[in-house]
Amino acid sequence: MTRVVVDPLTRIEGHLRVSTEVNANGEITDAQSSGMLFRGMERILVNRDPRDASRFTQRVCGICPTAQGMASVNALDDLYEVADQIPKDALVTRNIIQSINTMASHATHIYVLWGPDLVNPAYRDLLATVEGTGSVVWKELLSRFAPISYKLNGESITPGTAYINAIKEKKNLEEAMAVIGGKMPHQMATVTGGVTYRPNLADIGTLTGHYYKLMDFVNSSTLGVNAQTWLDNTYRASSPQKAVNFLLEHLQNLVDKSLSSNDFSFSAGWGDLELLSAFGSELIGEKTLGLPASLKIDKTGGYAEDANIGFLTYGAFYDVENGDGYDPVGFGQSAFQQAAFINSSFEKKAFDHKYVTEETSHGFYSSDDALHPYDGVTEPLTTASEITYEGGSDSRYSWIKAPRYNGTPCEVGPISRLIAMEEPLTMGMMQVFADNGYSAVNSFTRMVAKAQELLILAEQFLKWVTVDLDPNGKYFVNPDLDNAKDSKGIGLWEAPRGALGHWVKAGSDLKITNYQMVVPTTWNCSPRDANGVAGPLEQALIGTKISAAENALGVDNTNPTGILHTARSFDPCIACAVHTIDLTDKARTSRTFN
Ligand code: NFE
Ligand code: MG
Repeated sequence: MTRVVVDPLTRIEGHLRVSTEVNANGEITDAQSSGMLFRGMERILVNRDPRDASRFTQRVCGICPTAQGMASVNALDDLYEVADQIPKDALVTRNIIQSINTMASHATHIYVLWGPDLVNPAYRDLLATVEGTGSVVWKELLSRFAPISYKLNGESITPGTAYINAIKEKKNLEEAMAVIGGKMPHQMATVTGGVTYRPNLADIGTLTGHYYKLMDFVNSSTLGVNAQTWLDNTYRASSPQKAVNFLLEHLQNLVDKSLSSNDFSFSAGWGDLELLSAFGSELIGEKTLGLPASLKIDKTGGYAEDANIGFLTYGAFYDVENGDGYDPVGFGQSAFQQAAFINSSFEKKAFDHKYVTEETSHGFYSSDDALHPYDGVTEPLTTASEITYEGGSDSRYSWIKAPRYNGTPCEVGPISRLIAMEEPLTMGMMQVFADNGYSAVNSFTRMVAKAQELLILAEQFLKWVTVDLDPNGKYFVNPDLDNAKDSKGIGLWEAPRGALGHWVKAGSDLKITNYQMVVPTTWNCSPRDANGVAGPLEQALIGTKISAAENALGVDNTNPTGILHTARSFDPCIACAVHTIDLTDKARTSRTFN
């Protein structure tokens, strides 16, 4: 048994430590996910004017500030009892703001944070074992996903086109955010009661222009199928099987064409689904690139068959067809992306926030009861000797609390949302894996759901901007601030990375007495709970091979691609730092990964 620790795990937001036990076959048999920083934002808010929350909470994070601000204004709309009056045009504007943030976050994650995993030296070595196409595919991967210019065997490789294009695309989307929100991060338009900026006709034109720029990014890369056709045949397919068939036929054509011309230089973007396919699954890989079995790469990040796991979404984007107002507690049921709890057999149940709890029996906090967020407590341990990450799964080992839904750890994010929507391509791809004896949810299907969601949201964004937005509409109602007296409010929303809830309570002086945020990465990177049940990332790691290329190259504990791919497929947000790995858990041996 070898202990393999990646700390900090890079190309994510924040400081995450993953500690694993690996057996002689290279299989991960135990895992702990540790959040390494305490921010104390919840405590900072106590005794402040509740309206400060929607400004302060945007400072939680640089990539999902918009979502924090949105969850917060939802909680404040409830606290000040104005949720049922928020004008439709304000709801449309909030939807537009959030969709921009989610699309930018997804493009960044796919190509800048996750994509470079595909140029790990393990894949070069693996591809070198493939005659013919191997070296062509490796060069193609480099030209798309390499984050920097560097020399390879004396040859200069320029930075990846997909990587660079995604950074440019993020700029495009952040400029779109500035049209309404003034700036990014920390857009300034959303307040309780509505929004403070009334978009004008010129803004609608400008936002439409940003949409077409986004479509250039997408369409330049769909290899002959534009986004509309893609969605017609997948998102709007009459069955999951039809969606998968479309994908596979499309990919096969491309591959045949590429193999016959020995030219793999598809432009970057959606065509990369094809490469993701080849690297995500032997099933899809054989069917598409026609690569030999030696190139099989283990799927990473799936769940055990009897896993104690659920999939959760609070629902996102107000239903603007309903006119003014929304129901803060049940709004997810009428949202564009619906609220749901999905169990491990993929049965969909109605979501009820009363089942949400957090506990800290394995976290560095002094209150261990499982508490509903209205009653949540954030009391950090302050004695240095109590804060150690090396005690194993029975100890306290993380700053992340353990959220549970009716006692069940839940994965949140694009895949949970798309399962709740019964999105055909996602459901179809999951079925392909399940039919072949694999976990339906895994690193690959997580990425497919994310890419698909970006396109779905782009289409929705255009509708909100060009059909729903009314420059002559109403954008704000004045909240009665006295309504906060001894009151409480709930803000349910979906951040790019998944279900995001804010809960606020105020006292007789109209000041905050408790503010609790349960964020997506709290769910996904949760430590164990009092029953010893591991969090989603921990469960996804256990059973995954430490080196994804293990089939062809053997076990390599010094390049734990299995840990990296799995963790990054969850898109964790905990600020990026140096890449280090500790193989002994005692002497910290530093190694650099891309
Ligand atoms: Ni900091 Fe976030 C998102 C939220 S954390 S990125 O998306 O909420 O999981
Ligand atoms: Mg919290």
